[in-house]
Amino acid sequence: MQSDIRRTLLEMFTNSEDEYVSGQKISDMLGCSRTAVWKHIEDLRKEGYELEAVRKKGYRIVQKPNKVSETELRLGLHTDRIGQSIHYEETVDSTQKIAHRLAQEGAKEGTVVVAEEQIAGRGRLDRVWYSPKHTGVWMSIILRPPLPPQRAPQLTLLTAVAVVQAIQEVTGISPDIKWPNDVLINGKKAVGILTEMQADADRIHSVIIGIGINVNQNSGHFDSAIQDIATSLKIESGEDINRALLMQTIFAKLEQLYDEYLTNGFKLIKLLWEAHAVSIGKHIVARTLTGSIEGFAKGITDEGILLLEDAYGQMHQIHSADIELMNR
Ligand code: BTX
Repeated sequence: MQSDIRRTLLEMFTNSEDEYVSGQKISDMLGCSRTAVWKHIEDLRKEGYELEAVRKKGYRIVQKPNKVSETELRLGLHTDRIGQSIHYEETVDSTQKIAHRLAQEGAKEGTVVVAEEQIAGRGRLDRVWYSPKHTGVWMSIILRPPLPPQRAPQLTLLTAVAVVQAIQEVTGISPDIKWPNDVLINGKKAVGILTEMQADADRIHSVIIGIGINVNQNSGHFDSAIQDIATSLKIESGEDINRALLMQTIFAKLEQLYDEYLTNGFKLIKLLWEAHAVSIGKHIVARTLTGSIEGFAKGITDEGILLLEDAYGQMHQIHSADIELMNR
C-alpha cells in the first residue's frame, strides 16, 4: 500500500477516535472500491494494527502496534525536512552504517534511518551501544550543513539540546547534559549521541547524527555491563512513553534549532546548552585518548570545545574526552 493512502486512512481513524468508520466513507474518501478498502485494512493488520470490523458499522482501531514504523512517524509530523523521508527496519546492525550508505547515495537532508533493534549499535571509539528490541529510539539523521568540517562538533551539542527539550516536553523530566554527548537523568545515562561526518578538507558533505535513547526499559532489563550506569525514561517517569511521539518531537525541536543555527550561528544554541550542562563550573577529570587531565571546567568555546583549567592555571582545549565529575 502506498504510504499516502495509509496515512489518510490512519488519519481518518485517529480523527474519529473510538467511533467506527464505515467502509462506504473510507471508499469515498480514498476514491476506491469497497474491495480495495478491505485490502488496505488487511495491509494495516499486517503492519500490526489491530482493527475491529463490525457489520453495518464499519472499522475502528483497537490497538496500534508498538512500532516506530514510517506510518506511525508520518502521522502528525510537523516538520519540513527532518523525518520527511524515513528508512525503517526491524533489525539492523547499526543505523549509522545504513545512514552513511544512504548519504553517499545522495539521500536528502533530514532523512532518518530508524530500527526497532540494533545488533551492533555503536558509541564513540567503536564502543558498544546496547539497543534492545522495541524499547528504545535507535536512529540516525542525515544533515547537510553548508559548513566547514571544524564546525561539526557544534551539531552534537545542538542535538543534545533538541533531545533534552523533546524529553522535557513529552515526559516532563528535565535531563542534564554532560559534555559533549551524554544526556543524564539523576546521574544515569539515558541517551547517547554520536556525530559522524563525510567531508573533504573545507566542506561537509553530510553529518550523520546517531541518537540512542533508552525509553521503555524496566530496571533489571539492562545488560549487566551497563546496569549501574544506565536508566530509561520509563524508569524515571514511571510511565510507558510513546516512542513515535518522542521522535516526532525531536524532529521538530532539531529542525527549529538547526534553522536558528544556520541563520544566526551557534550563540543561542550555546546558551541553551549551558543551561542544561552539569559539567561546567565543576572539578572534573577529562580522559582523552592520550591521557587524563584534571581541572576546573571553565566553559565551552564558540566552537563547542571544552575549556579546562588545570591546577597550575594552564588552560586546555579538549576536543574529545570522557568526563568524570569530581566530588569537591
Ligand atoms: P559513548 O561512547 O559516549 O558511550 C558508550 C558507552 O555507554 C558504552 O561503553 C557503555 O558503557 C554505555 N552504554 C552502552 N549502551 C548503553 C545504553 N543503552 N544506555 C546507557 N549506556 C550505554 C554514545 O557513545 C553514543 C551512542 C550512540 C548510539 C546511537 S543509536 C543509533 C545510532 N546507531 C549506532 O550504531 N549508534 C547510534
